[in-house]
Amino acid sequence: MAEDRKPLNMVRNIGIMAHIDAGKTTTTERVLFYTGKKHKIWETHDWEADMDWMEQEKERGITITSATTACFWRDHHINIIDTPGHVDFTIEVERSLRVLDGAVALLDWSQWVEPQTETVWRQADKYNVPRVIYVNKMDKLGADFYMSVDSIKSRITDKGVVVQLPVGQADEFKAVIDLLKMKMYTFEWNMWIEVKEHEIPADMLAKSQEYREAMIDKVSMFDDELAEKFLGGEEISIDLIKRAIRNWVISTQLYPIMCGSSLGNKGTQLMLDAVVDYFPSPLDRGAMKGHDVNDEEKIIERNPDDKEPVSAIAFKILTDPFVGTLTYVRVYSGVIHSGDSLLNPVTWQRERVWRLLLMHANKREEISEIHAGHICAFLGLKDTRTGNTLCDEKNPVILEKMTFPEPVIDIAIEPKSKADQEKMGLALSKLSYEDPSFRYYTDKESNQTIIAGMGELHLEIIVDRLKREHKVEVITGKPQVSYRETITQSAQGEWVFKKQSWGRGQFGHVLLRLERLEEKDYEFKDEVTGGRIPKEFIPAIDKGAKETIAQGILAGFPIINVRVCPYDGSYHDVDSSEIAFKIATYKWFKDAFMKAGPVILEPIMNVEVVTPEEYVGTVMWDLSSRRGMIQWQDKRWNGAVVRAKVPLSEMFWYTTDLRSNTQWRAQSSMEFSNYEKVPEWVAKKIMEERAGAWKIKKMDEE
Ligand SMILES: Nc1nc2c(ncn2[C@@H]2O[C@H](COP(=O)(O)OP(=O)(O)OP(=O)(O)O)[C@@H](O)[C@H]2O)c(=O)[nH]1
Ligand SMILES: [Mg+2]
Repeated sequence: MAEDRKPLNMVRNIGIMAHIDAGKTTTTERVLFYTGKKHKIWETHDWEADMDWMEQEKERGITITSATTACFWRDHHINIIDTPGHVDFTIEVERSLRVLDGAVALLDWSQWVEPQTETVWRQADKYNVPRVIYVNKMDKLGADFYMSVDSIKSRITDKGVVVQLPVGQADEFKAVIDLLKMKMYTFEWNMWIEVKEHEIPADMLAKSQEYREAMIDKVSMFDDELAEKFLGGEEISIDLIKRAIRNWVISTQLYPIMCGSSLGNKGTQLMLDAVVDYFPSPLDRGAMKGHDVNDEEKIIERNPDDKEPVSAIAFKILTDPFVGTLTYVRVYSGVIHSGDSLLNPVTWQRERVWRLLLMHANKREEISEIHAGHICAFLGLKDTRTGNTLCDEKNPVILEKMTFPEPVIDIAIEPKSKADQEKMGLALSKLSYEDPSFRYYTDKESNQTIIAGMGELHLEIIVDRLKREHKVEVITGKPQVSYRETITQSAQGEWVFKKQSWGRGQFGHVLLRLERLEEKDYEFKDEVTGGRIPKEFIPAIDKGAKETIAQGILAGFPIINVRVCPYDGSYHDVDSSEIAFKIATYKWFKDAFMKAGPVILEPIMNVEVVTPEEYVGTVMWDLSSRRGMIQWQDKRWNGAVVRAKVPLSEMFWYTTDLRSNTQWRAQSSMEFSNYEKVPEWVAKKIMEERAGAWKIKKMDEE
């Protein structure tokens, strides 16, 4: 890499994001072909598609894990991350957006703006990622550019600006008009896809003029020089428009809208031009914010500069059967060499980077150093998790974190044989290390292993990977909803734990406050002063609280959104021990929890149904009978759309019911929205089913 290393202003780190099947992987594969990285065009369902390299991806023709690759276009170095569209793999989008400088949002025109597009759009908003919108599948039946531009405006953003027009639509789609250059481009197969420039055909001239004016009008709002020239009717250079668009794309005030058909080999090269012209380099993105290791309020900035102290973020962990754990990182500042030691300020561990690899999907190229602004994978890290910072030991910093979704579905699994049993624990721990949206635990009542994830497909893939990668065969139970418990207000509790047996007694006394926490699942804040509880017992309180949280209190579901603050207590010189404080914490926790307005939470899903109009009534009635709240309904070229928020527990077997209600003519999609308090009658039912009382009793006895 050292020889052809580009200056940082010629580097782009981009992602391709969209709902399922919009053509992200096809587009990425085409990019690799046009940039000369690949010599043959492969489709995503071919076994040779590079980006979908996992066996499960090839078999199913969908992307499951995000893959990174790199290419060169107009002398710029472009690092690309292709992300999955299926809602079950939303963590892959989240982690990619965290480290990208720009994203191409793909739309499948025939489907308009779909729910997952809105979700990824909001995720990109969260990380303030600049975007262009690339309207794919212009060749497909139902493609309607102008209606789709309207739907972008009404559904995702009013900051979109049309910079291209299609010539012909659906099976008539022939070419793309560039409204900056005012030229038409065709894409002709001549042992290669050749981009040819033409004059705009007469029948498209008026429309092109109209859209060009609208584009300049919008763009000039942000650029004084452009506005002056536009109002004065002067000639406006292409460079001037480009500069204005670029500035406002970078500050996420504007999203250029382009079109094409990746599969039909039309328009992708112009999209690549836009990446070079409009997307920020790591330099344009500026300093990355973080905070002091001991003080979250103290902001520290790291500039994208080789001379600054090293800072990087681990955004993906992958266990490779041949080389071990691969940790994907984005370097924000400094230079990292193979053999360097870095600090993980979250775990306070020192990590050694044995080897550095440039990744092309699952193929790799070894390099000796990686510079600020780039993406690569490390070999050799032992205890670094997704989202952790890695930094210079002498200049520690914690960069802004990423957020992970809570799993919504549980499935019980059982190893098929004794040999499987032995390997299962390790395999599950490896899988959960890779994927923060996957968890597993042992249910205390049934003693069964429960795996929890974002949906049935997610868990199906996990079970498949257990079998193929880890050679562990399991039997699975029925999927269940992942409920949670939480509190609605703050409360205090106090517990003295005293026990006198024959020999030494046990004494632990804690006063603690339980507070509601919005942003995180759990936080521990030690407020004990003056050594009223000796420092060595404080970790036992934290541990006791964590164990209680994992077990739940009302009905045995994990507790979330709580801050535990021990503020006073006392101890006994001889009789106090870690175990005594841990038990006192258990008791106290339950006491305070029950006073703090405890509730059970359930996952609520955003459900979208596209149905022929004659079934709208049936669909709405059915959703309401599932405790659903209808959000809105609208018309689309292929029928009516109904959106509702429905508890996940009411949505099992929905697809089958919907099909039979609509004679197989309706389709639905669903994704996690939020956790909400369950109505009291449902809570009662859940508690009875889970025999919560037994559980509490059991804890008391410990
Ligand atoms: N008609 C048409 N089909 C396309 C186009 N681009 C992709 N497809 C097809 O759409 C299907 C999905 O393409 P992919 O590239 O796998 O889509 P994806 O967005 O990567 O899908 P996930 O990663 O699973 O979310 C495939 O059958 C492609 O051949 C296009 O421009 N026109
Ligand atoms: Mg894909």
